[in-house]
Amino acid sequence: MSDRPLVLIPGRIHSRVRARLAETFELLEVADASATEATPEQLSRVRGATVSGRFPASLIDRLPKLEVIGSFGVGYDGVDVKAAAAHGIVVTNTPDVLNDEVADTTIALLLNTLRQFFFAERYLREGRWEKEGAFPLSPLSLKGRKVGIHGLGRIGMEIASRLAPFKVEIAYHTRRPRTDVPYAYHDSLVGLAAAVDIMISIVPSTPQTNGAINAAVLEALGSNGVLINVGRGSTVDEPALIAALQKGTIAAAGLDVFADEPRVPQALIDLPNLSLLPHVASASVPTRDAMADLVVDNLIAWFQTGKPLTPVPETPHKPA
Ligand code: NAP
Ligand code: 8YV
Repeated sequence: MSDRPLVLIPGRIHSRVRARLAETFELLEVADASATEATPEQLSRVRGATVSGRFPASLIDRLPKLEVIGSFGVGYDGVDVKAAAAHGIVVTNTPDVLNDEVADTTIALLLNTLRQFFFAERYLREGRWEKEGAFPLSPLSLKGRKVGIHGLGRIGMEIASRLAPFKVEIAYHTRRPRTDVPYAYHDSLVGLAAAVDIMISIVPSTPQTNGAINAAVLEALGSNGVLINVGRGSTVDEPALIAALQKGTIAAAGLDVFADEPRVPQALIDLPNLSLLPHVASASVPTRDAMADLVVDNLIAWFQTGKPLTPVPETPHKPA
């Protein structure tokens, strides 16, 4: 038996996480959070874990020596942080290293949704430009728009700074107003939606954000309105969004995230006024490498110094 701490990896993880962990730790890899293939003896020795996805209380309960869970991603809604906190386990995430990539993707998704570049490129590739003439004009444009940002945290701030050169008006909704921005604050989401004609959502998945973008918010956004969601699929009432797009309650939407990934409702795929991405906002090699490094560096810092680099606010970080 090795004297290196045993680290559990339930499910798929970025290859760089596995390779770097293997330099310092003993690894226990299982197919998913049920960990059915691991013996109770193995689970009783697990001191650390990394995960990209679900880490439920039912798994935490079977790991009596677990000290730290390194979650891959800034959003950690897959990890039961309440159960972790109750057991004195630290959870870490990967903030900041992905801000630029996610903000860049958001702008690309916004422009693609408004100007239909994906459909235009497909038109060219199918030889239709030569046969049928110019691609139809896009009904929508970014020009003269008012953009509301739902969530003005690390990524929301980067999105706002990228939007400023586009000469759009910017407003936002969060639970608490920021004191360091010149943008108009709205204390309700429906109020923000009524004041703007593009809404970008970049909030975490929490009980409060669950279904927050509902029929009333979409109604308030209006018939020229555009919704961009790069936060979490759970924030949007998907049936209400489908109905709003079908009826023209709003004009268009761009989505990187969905309620039940990787399953995307056929009704969304069938709609023409949508740009859809398969949760790729941070998915470049350099950014995912930086996220992988932060996952591993958190575990190393925990076991070497007792101080994790980026613990989430819900879990304590007492010395190991
Ligand atoms: P962050 O710095 O914690 O910012 C979160 C923002 O959301 C804050 O402005 C916060 O303000 C606001 N917020 C939280 N709860 C709210 C509520 N109930 N109503 C209104 N506003 C609320 O997080 P971040 O690093 O920017 O990341 C945000 C989220 O984006 C992540 O949690 C993740 O789910 C998602 N994400 C997605 C991708 C992707 O690949 N598509 C990539 C990265 C991140 P208040 O606390 O004042 O409310
Ligand atoms: C990743 C994300 O796609 O950081 C997040 O919250 O949603 C993305 O960057 C995801 O974490 C990969 O598991």
